Amino acid sequence: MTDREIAILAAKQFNQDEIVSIEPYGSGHINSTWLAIHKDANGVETKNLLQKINNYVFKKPDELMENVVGVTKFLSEKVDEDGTLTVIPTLDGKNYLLDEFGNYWRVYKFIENATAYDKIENDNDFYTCGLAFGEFQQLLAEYPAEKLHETIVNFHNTPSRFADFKKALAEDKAGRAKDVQAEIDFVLARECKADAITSKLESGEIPYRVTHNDTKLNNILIDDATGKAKCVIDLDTIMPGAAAYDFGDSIRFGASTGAEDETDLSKISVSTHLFEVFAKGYLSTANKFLTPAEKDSLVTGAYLMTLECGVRFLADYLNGDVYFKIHREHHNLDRCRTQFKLVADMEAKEAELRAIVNSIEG
Ligand code: ADP
Ligand code: GN1
Ligand code: MG
Repeated sequence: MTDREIAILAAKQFNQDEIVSIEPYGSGHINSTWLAIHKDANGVETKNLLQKINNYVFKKPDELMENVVGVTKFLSEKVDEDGTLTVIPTLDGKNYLLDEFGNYWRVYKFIENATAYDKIENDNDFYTCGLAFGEFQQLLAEYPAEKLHETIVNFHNTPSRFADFKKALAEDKAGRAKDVQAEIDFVLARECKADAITSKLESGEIPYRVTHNDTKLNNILIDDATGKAKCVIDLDTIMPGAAAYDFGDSIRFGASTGAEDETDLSKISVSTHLFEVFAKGYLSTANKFLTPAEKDSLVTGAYLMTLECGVRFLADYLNGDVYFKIHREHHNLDRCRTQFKLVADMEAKEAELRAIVNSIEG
């Protein structure tokens, strides 16, 4: 059976109307996403966002869906329609489907007239993302953190990511270590910096908040008509964490002058202009609740999130590309190299980035 045939069988468990089309959708690295269009007897069409949950990455899809249902219900009482994801149950009322092949599927209402961007097209879009992610953190401040399952253990524990990397290096499963010595050296030279955020969380210097943990640009839908953020999506990794890492993940992806997988590294740098645009949007809401120590940790969060992501791409490359979806040979290595280029550039621009954050008043 093809992937499409399996997806069609799954789609029918959520909506029995005729399937007009079903196509792969989006550019996420983790789940397999399809846009399924159904048509009822009166010719009325419904769009469903069908996802096969990656259960190599998410070991307990039932707990993951409990988190998603809990958070989306909570948010739906606070935001406009389509301001959060809506889980569409299976025909027999379950939040997800376990199919006969062992795949886990879920459906979200497809949010219309909005776009998830892979690249910033104008300053306003990035400002609005900053504002929306700040608001998202604020909204979730009242969510009972103890109800959340840890969907990926040690997800943004940077020292633990370094340990995983060193294990991958020692095992060298794909026999690739010999070809990436420069990247390996780059990582090892920065290991001493890995705990700059986690040590502050552990000591209580900065608080644990309920955070999104995957705040890249294509995890937010921007309204095509108004240019405002419509919905924060990809809620699979909502867990307690550091605000600075959410800030940092947006910067790592959105303030880069090139794509995450750009092979021409001369095109990659951190744009201080885009950094400022996002920081202004984010702090327009987050300044109301961040502590001084948290605000002071934002630049470190951007730096470490970029380093951590590069370390994860390199570890996956060494492991033989088992975690992130790849679309070409050496894709994870290309991704890792852009992250390390950004890390080096952030080191050079650290004082400038700090000055920008400090200049933005509450
Ligand atoms: P992944 O975990 O693989 O990144 P996402 O949940 O981010 O998966 O979904 C992948 C893409 O699908 C998003 O970047 C976005 O383009 C699109 N998408 C996800 N949910 C919706 C939705 N409810 N409505 C419209 N588009 C969506
Ligand atoms: C993955 O799922 P997606 O594509 O939005 C990853 C993030 C990485 C990102 C790098 C669950 O995000 O942690 O930062 O790729 N998500 C997971 O682009 O591992
Ligand atoms: Mg995503």
